[in-house]
Amino acid sequence: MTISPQVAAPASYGDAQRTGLTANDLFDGVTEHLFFSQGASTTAPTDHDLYMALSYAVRDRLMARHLAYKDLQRQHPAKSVAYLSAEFLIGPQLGNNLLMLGIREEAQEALARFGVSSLDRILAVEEEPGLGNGGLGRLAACYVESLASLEIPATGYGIRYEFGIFDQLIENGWQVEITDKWLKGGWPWEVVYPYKSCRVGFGGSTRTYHDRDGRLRVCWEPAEQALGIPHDVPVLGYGVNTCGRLRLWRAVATESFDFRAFNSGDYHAAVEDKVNSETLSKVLYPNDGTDAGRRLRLKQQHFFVSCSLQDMLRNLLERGIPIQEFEHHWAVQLNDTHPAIAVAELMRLLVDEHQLDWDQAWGITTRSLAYTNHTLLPEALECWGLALFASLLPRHLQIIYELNARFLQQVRLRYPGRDDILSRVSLIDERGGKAVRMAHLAALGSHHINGVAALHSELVQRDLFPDFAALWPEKFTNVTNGVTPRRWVALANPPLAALLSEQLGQAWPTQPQRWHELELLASDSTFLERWAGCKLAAKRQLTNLIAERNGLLVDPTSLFDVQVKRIHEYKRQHLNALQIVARYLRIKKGLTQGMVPRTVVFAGKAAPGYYLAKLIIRLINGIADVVNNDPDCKDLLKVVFLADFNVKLAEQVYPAADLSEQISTAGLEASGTGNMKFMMNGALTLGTLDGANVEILEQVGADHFELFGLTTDQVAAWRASGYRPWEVLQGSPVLQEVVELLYSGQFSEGDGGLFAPLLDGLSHSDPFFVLADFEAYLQAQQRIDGRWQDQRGWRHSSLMNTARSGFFSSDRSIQDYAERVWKVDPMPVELACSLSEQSTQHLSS
Ligand code: NBG
Repeated sequence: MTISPQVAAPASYGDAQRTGLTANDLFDGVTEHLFFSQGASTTAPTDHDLYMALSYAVRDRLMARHLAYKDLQRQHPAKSVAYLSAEFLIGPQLGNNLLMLGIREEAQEALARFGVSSLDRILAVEEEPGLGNGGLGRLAACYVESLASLEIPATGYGIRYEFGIFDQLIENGWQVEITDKWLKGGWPWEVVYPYKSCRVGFGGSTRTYHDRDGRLRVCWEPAEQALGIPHDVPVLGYGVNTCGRLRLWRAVATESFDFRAFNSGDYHAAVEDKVNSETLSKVLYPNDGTDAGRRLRLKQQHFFVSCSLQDMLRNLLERGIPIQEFEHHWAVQLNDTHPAIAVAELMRLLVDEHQLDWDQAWGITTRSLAYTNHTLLPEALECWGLALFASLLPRHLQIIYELNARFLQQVRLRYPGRDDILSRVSLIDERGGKAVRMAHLAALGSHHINGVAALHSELVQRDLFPDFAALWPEKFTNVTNGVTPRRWVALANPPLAALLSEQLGQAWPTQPQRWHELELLASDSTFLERWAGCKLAAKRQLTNLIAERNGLLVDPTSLFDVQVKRIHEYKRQHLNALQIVARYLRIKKGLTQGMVPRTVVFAGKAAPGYYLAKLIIRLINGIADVVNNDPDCKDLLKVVFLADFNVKLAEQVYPAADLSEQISTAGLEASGTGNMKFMMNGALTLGTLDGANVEILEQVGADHFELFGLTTDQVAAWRASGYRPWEVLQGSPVLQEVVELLYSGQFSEGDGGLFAPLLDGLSHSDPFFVLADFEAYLQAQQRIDGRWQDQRGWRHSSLMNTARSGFFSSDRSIQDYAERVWKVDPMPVELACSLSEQSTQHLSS
């Protein structure tokens, strides 16, 4: 059912200076905000002043839409999605919001009146909030955008970290981490709602009592408490008036100042509670797999989950809806196990605070929650030691024990005498030091469990949760990831966006099924020329950036071969590095026949505690140093490591890629989403049969994809029968030569031992089958050279990649979740006429 009533908006919504979308209106809005919000001169504003003032002016426009949306929701209580995620990597906001409103040119014109000739210069001022590590956080950002674009009521709930993911510098080839102070210049995109704060407890003890009806109840008396204050970031949909939001919680002390301590002269103690509470939302944990057992991380998870669930319950009560109807109003999605404590916390809120019966509460919980798994890597499946858990969340542990007892009883009935199954599925891991298994808790408490690509979802059932899948096959499903074509093409790649608008019409960003029409142009030489022209324009831009940042001149007509993502052994950047060394050796020997000029670009952060990943960065930079300074390589090979990969940089990189490196060990990359961004921008994939690569290959066809490497089953079989990487090494003269050269110190200023931890690991255990896939990878790279020599064929394939990438729009993923998992409908927002007239002129749908 779709509701589309007209919303009567308050008169101020129609105030052109605040909501109008013409260049004049924007100019007035910027002027006003320069003056009254920034306290800055309107005659000589700085770029920062202009960035802030324009952002506030744009935010006014979002607010008008957001409030209309809230009004509508109040009047028509439709089911809403609560997307719970410890990370939202939303990227810069100003450019994106101008795109969503369709007012980029108007903004440019308004700025011109302040003497600013380029909007990009002002956009560059924005400090992006690094509130995520990588793919998982960026996926959450694409999803809230698609939710708004599809007009589905939704809130993304998360944490407003004061310090996000670290900034990366490269010094002497090594990664150096710098604190990310994204808030230092002020951040204009959030609205704070102090009176909507929620109280969250930790530690303490529980006691039982009898309620008025004589029923036994439990009361938790926490030892400490913190307040969560919501900071809302509006999230506007594309070409629609729906403006959802992120609600990010910042922690503060319940009492910020202890007068008793102050009066007795202990100034430090007077603010101690405040300092302690605020550390809760101080910093994002880098996902280095070594953080298991960290107390603060569990506190963060409980903090944001509790605030969010309380907020949802309060929202029902405010609207006069009984909480028994929770499941009809909220579809709560757990983005990985980070928010899995929601299962116990929702039970606690319903049973202890709202006095529901256990069974009723459990019914509501399991009909409201759903869980997405994002990785099979064991180190990322969260487990919390019992002692730690009990000391922080004593009541939750009781609830988990009770849930577990009831659950195991069911399993016992189903499989009498099978203690092995009981111990495998239990919420408590009893091998070694006991621990709470958060993935099991999430699985037990959810009505759906999904992986993020077809292959991954299969492995989730087969390898990760085989017993759960046997118990409840109906719970398991797949929702393949997607990315938003708005940010990743329309915003990031203006030349391509213009060409697509011309061919497919203005509405292409929301009509991915129409991208197939491009296929009709695949043999049109003139069009292919223009296609190639777009790519070249993006490559020139990246060439300039490389010159600026790395002081290196690369040839924009060379093949841009790109691997950008977090640095991890399973993603195998070192496989790529070994291949580059092999190529270098060929050049040194003059064996360059069939070799095409390449620029290999890397970017990505390594978790600070992950030594081998940092060594891989050092290796790439060591190779770059040698290769880029060797005159023999001059026209054939350049290697670039771009520091500090983030959303802003990503927007420059994806459009410029000819080749997308997706070379993870089969079975280990849950999905990948960079692979989709490359594809949309017309890059060919060189990849293994892993994650969403499988579906990319399926969509685009084998002619336009370069496949190589062992399959998941082959890796497993080889591992089972005993994989001996040293034998692979002995059997490959090329590999031997490469490894010898690396041990020689040529890429490490004579320090032959520098890369030993990496190289020794490869030849002795090679857990990610780098050596096993090396020869196949080398050959695939040679096939790529061959393809590149046929430029017409390459352009054709490039076009096919974009044309067939529609499946990977996050709109498709969200539609899929909405229909099959959340059972939610769109709720279009229509604005009062003054606004809607402006909108229809400007929005491109
Ligand atoms: C990551 C996977 C990627 C996947 C993203 C988004 C985690 C835990 N998982 O393959 O490694 O694309 O999630 O689903 O960050």
